[in-house]
Amino acid sequence: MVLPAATLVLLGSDLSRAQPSVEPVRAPIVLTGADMRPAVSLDGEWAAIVDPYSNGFSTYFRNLKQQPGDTRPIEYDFSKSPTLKVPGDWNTQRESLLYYEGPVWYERDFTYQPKGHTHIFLHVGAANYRSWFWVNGKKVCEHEGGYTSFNCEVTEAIHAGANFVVAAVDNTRLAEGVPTLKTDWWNYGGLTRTVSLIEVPEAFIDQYDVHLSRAPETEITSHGNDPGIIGSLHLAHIDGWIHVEGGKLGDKVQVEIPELKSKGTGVLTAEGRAQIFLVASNLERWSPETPKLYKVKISAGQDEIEDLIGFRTIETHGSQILLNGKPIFLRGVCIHAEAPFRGGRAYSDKDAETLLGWAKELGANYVRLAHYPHGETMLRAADRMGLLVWSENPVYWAIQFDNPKVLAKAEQQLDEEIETSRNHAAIILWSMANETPNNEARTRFIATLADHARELDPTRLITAALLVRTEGHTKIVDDPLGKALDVIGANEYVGWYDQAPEGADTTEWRVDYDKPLIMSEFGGGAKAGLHGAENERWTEEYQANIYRHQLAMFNRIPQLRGLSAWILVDFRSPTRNLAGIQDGFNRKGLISDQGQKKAAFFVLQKAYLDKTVGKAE
Ligand code: GCB
Repeated sequence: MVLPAATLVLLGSDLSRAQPSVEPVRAPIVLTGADMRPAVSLDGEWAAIVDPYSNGFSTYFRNLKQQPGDTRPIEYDFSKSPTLKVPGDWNTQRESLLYYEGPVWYERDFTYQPKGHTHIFLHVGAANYRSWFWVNGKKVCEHEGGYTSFNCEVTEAIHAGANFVVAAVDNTRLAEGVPTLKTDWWNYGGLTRTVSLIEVPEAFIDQYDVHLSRAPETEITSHGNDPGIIGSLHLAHIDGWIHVEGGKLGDKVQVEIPELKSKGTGVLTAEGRAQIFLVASNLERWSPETPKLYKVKISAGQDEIEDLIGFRTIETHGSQILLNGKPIFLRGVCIHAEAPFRGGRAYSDKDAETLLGWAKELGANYVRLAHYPHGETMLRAADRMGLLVWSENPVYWAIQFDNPKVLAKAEQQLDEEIETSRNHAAIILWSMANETPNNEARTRFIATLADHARELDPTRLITAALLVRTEGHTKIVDDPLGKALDVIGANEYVGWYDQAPEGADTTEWRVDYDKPLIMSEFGGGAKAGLHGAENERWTEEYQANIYRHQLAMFNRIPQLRGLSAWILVDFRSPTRNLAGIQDGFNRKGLISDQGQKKAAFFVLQKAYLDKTVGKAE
C-alpha cells in the first residue's frame, strides 16, 4: 500500500530544508514481513560525515569526486571519511558523538545485479529521526519517525554493477516531532537498524494479516462401527487478508499452513486486496507456555513469502483480559530498546534474547516495549520465547496535541508500526501514548489515534499509560481518555516521586472504568552494588522495599490485570545527572546496564514465580 498523498505533502513541507522541489519522490512504503524476504544486506561500515551546520543539504553531499580540471570546490570526500557501523547509533560508536544531535551523512558502495521486471526497495529498519536517501545521486525517498521500518523504491535509480547509496540522517529534536523535545531517554541518532535491498516481482505482496478468528472452534465428532466415539476434531478458523501492490481485479492469492494441511484462496478486488479464510484442525494455540509458531506460505502470482506466525485470540470481558478465551494476569516489566553491556540502541538477535531472557528469568509472561516501536528482531524473539507484548507509539508527554501536522505524524508512525508488525502473536496491546496531560486537545488527538488503530487492526486491544490523580490517600483513575481504551494503563511512583515506600500500605485505588487495569509503571532508582538502610535512597535495599510495599498494595486493586515494573535495565537519559549515582543513566532498572541484578529483581521474581501477586479473574 502506498502512503496517502497527504503524507507526502506533509513530509515535503516539513522537510523543506532538504526537499529540493526538482526532486519529487514517492513516499516510502511498508512491507509486512520484510525480514522474511531474501535480501542483499547493506549492513557493515558506511563512510560518515558529521555535518553539524547542515552543509550537506545545500551543497548536496552526493558522493561527487573531484576530477582534475573540475573547478567546483568539493569540500567533502566520502572515500576518505571515517566510517560508522550500520546498524548502530552513532553516539556509542565515537566518544565525540555521544551527545551529538544533528545531521550525519552516510555513504556506502555496493554492487548489484537487478533481475529485471521487478521492483527494488531499499529497506531501512529504522533511521532516527528524519532521513533522506539518494542512490547513484538520484533522490529516492525521505522519511520522518525514528522507530519504524520503511522501504524506498530504488528501481529507477539502481543499475547493474557498481552503485552507491547516500543517506542523511538527522536526530535533531523537533517541537513538532513525535516524540517532541523532551523525553526521559537518550535520542540515539543514525541508521539504528539493519539496511538491505529487497527485490520483488512487478506485482508483489506488500501487506498481509493472518490471524486466528475469535469465532469459537467447531467440534466435529466422528463415530465408527463400534457404538463408542472414536475421535473428535476441533476446527479453528483463521482469517485475514492479503494486499498485492500492482495486483489486478480477479487475480488469485493463496495462503497455506503446511503443518496443518490447511489452505485458503482469495480473489483480489480492484484495490488489490483479497480476504482469506482457512480452517485448521487441532491447531496448537500460541501462548506464553506454548509459543507455537507455524510456517505460513503466502503466494500471489510470481510473488511468495513465508512467515512464521502464532495463532491466539485476545479480548476483554469486563475487567478481565482473555488470552485464548481464558483469563490471564500479565506479569511483566518495561524494556527500552537499549543494548545490554555495550549500551546504545539494541538491534541484534543477541540483544533481544538477552533482554527477553532476563524478563523470562524474572518470571514474566509479558513485556511493555517502551516508549516507541521496537525492532523486528525483538518481536520475533518475543514470538519465539513466549512473551506477550505491549507495543507503543512514541506519543510521549506533552507533544503538540493541537497541531494537525503532529497528528498526521503520529498516525503515520502508528500505521507503520501496525502494518509491519501485525502478524506477531506476541503483540496483544497497541499503546497509543504515555503519560499525557489531561486536556481536550489531548483526548481528541489520542481518541483519533485509537479509532485509527482499531480500524487498521480490530483484533488487538487498545491501551495507553495514563497519569493518575491523588485525593488524600486515594489514587483515582478517571482520566477521560479511558473511554477510548480497551485496557487502562496507569503509571504511579508511590515510594519514589510520591511518599515513602510505606505510603503504599495506606494507598487505596478508585478506578472509574469497568475495564482491565495494568499498572504500566511503578518502581524507583538504585545504584547496583550500593547497599545501606531501607530508608536510604539509591540503595538496593530502598528499591527492594518499594517493590515489597507496592506488591502488597497491588493485591488490593480488584480490576488489576497486569503489571509492568519500570524498568528491566538501567538506560541512558540526559536528564539524570546525579554524579556518582546516575551519571547520565536512569537507575530504576532491576538490572544495571552491565547486567548486575539488584535486590529488587529478586523481590519481584519471587512474587511472579510464586504467583503471589495478581488475579486473572
Ligand atoms: C515515567 C515515564 C518514563 C520515565 C519514568 C521515570 O513516568 O513514563 O519514561 O523514565 O517515569 O523514571 O521517571
